[in-house]
Amino acid sequence: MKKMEGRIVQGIGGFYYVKTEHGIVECRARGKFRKDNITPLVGDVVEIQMVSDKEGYILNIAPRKNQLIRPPVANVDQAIIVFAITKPELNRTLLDKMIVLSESNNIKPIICINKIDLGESDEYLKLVDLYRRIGYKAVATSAVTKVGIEELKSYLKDKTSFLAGPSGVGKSSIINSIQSNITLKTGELSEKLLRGRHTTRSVELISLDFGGFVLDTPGFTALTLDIEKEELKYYFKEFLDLQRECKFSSCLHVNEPGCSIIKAVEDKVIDKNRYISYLAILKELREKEKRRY
Ligand SMILES: Nc1nc2c(ncn2[C@@H]2O[C@H](COP(=O)(O)OP(=O)(O)OP(=O)(O)O)[C@@H](O)[C@H]2O)c(=O)[nH]1
Ligand SMILES: [Mg+2]
Ligand SMILES: [Zn+2]
Repeated sequence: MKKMEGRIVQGIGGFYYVKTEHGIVECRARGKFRKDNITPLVGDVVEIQMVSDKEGYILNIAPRKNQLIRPPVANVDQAIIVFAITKPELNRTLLDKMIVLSESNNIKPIICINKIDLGESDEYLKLVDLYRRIGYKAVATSAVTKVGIEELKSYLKDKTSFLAGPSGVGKSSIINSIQSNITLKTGELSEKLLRGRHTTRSVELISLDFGGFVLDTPGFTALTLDIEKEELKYYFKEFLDLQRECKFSSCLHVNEPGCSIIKAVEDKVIDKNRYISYLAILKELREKEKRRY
C-alpha cells in the first residue's frame, strides 16, 4: 500500500486521525516514536503508511514550527482571542495578558470581541479600533446575528488558528456559525458555572471548507505566563518605539524619572487601560519571581 502525507486532526486513545487528500485515515504511531519518547500531536504534519483504505500508521513527523502545551497542539499560526463585550464582563487585563501570552509563544494574536448584539453602547467599536491602531487584526462579532463572521472567516482562511478566551464568551458558537456542517456543544453560562466545568473538551482540528483549520479550546481559569518581568514591555507593541526614549534603558515604566511611557499615557498617546494592564501583569510577574527565591 502507498504512503501519504497528512495532518493529525484528532487523537483518541492511541489512535490518530489524519486528514489526507483522500479523507480521514485512522492511524497508530509506530513503536519507534514511543522509544524516542515522541508523542504525535494534533496539528502535526505526518507521513503515513496506508495498510488499508481507511487505516495506516504514522511513519514520520515533520519538524514542528511550534508546540503548545495547553491546548496540546503543534504548528499553530494564530490565536483568535475571544472576549464577550458582556456576559461575562470583559476583563481588559486578561485580554492583554492573553495577547502577551500569544506573542511570547510566537503566535500571532487576533482579537475578537463577541456578543456585540448584547452591547448597549459603542464600547466594542472603541476596543476594536484601539487594538487595530496598536497593529493587531481585530474584529467585532455576534454568533447570533452573524455580524463580523465573514471578516473573521477571511482571517481564518488557509491558516491554523485556535480560539482561546474565558468560558462562555462564545468560542464554540462562533465556530458553529462559520460553517453549517460543524456542531460543537455550546452552553449557558449560568448552568456551566453551577456545574463548574467547561462545555468544550476534546482537542480537535476542524478543517474549514474554505481552507484552513480551527481548534476550539475550553475556557480557562488560570493562565501562566512564563516570561521575565523585564521582558514584558517588549510584548506591548505600542511601547516599542516610544520606550527607547526613556531615560534609563532598564526602565520598567513604573515610577522611574524620565519615563517616556508614563508621559505617553498622560498625553493620551498610549491607552490608559493598556498601561493599567501592563502594571497589573508586571506586578503578577514580580510576585511570581519573589516566590521563586
Ligand atoms: N447573545 C449572544 N449570545 C451568544 C453569542 N455567542 C455565544 N452566545 C451564547 O453564550 C453562551 C456560551 O457560548 P459558548 O459558545 O458555549 O461559549 P464558549 O466560549 O465555547 O465556552 P467554553 O466552551 O466553556 O469555553 C451560549 O449560551 C451561547 O448561545 C453571541 O454572539 N451573542
Ligand atoms: Mg466551548
Ligand atoms: Zn519608561
